Amino acid sequence: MNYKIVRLNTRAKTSKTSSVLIIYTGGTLGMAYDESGALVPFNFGQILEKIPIINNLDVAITVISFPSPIDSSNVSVLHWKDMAYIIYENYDSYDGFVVLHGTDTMAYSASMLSYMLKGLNKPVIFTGAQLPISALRSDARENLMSSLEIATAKIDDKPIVPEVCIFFNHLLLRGNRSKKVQSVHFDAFESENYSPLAESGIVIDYQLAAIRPYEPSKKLKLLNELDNRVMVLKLFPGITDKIMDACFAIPDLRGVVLETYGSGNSPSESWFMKSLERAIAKGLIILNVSQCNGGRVIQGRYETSRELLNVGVVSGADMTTEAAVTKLMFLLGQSKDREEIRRKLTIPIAGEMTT
Ligand code: ASN
Repeated sequence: MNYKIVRLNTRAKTSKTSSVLIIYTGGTLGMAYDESGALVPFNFGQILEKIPIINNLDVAITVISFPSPIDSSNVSVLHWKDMAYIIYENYDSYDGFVVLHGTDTMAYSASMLSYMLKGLNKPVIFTGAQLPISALRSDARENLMSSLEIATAKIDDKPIVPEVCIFFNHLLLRGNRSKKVQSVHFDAFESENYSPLAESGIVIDYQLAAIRPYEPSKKLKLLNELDNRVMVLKLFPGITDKIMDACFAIPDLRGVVLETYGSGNSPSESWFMKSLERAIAKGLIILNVSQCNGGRVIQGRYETSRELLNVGVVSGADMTTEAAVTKLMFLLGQSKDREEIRRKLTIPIAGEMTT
């Protein structure tokens, strides 16, 4: 990929100064209105002109920009590989990383990178904005400045947050526990099943007990084999076996995230279970997550989920759909052994589930 690299001329002078690599992928933060009035991404050089204060920071900042910044609705497996590779390649040269990303799919990207960057021991902070940086009331400046502070925050020379996170509107959340819940207000992200890692007010208040520990013995490994032959099937009252069978018949499909009701419940009628049984018998992996944002899947709690357990559906516990579908792609890419993948789906990789 043909990255554009810009080194900012900040106040940072000494070798002791913290350093951050910003990876600019696109998103509303850096968009401007085109002639038709639609928001389209523009180049990072122009963004910096909008926040000259960044040059006053005592942090050495380098920016790598995607050659063509994207609206995050266009994010693909290849973009995830690029983001992870850039971090991996530059890992030793920076104290932390800030990924500027559109909000629409930020939770998917943060989840995927949390799996791909095995042994990560430095902050990778995803952030973006609901309003372009050029808008007077934009949230971009606060989100970017706080993310830069978090990416370089240390206690006793050790990074406070050595994991993949999303910072947005005063909240620092574990990336693979986050969900976009708002498209209009500034509080766009939530984490129903895990407490925030920090809240920013006058100071940034870190919840140290919730943050993954710093483990200096670990070495970063890039695991970039992914397999996106998966789908998400959301149940709804009125779904038929025709619909289910048609989905399961998709050529090459390897895994399905099944969004069920409540604590992991589904219709218990035989046509439904038979359709699932046929899918599992032909080799598909079915992973059960709830349509509810809070709570968890407990297969067997109700009669309407006991059968799912019996036919071999894997419980996704309290994972978000975003964490589940990316985990499925990740594990399918890492192994061909179906039983191993099924087992690993139930074990946390990067704090994405509580077992
Ligand atoms: N469509 C935009 C994106 O995800 C939304 C945003 O960034 N607020 O790229």
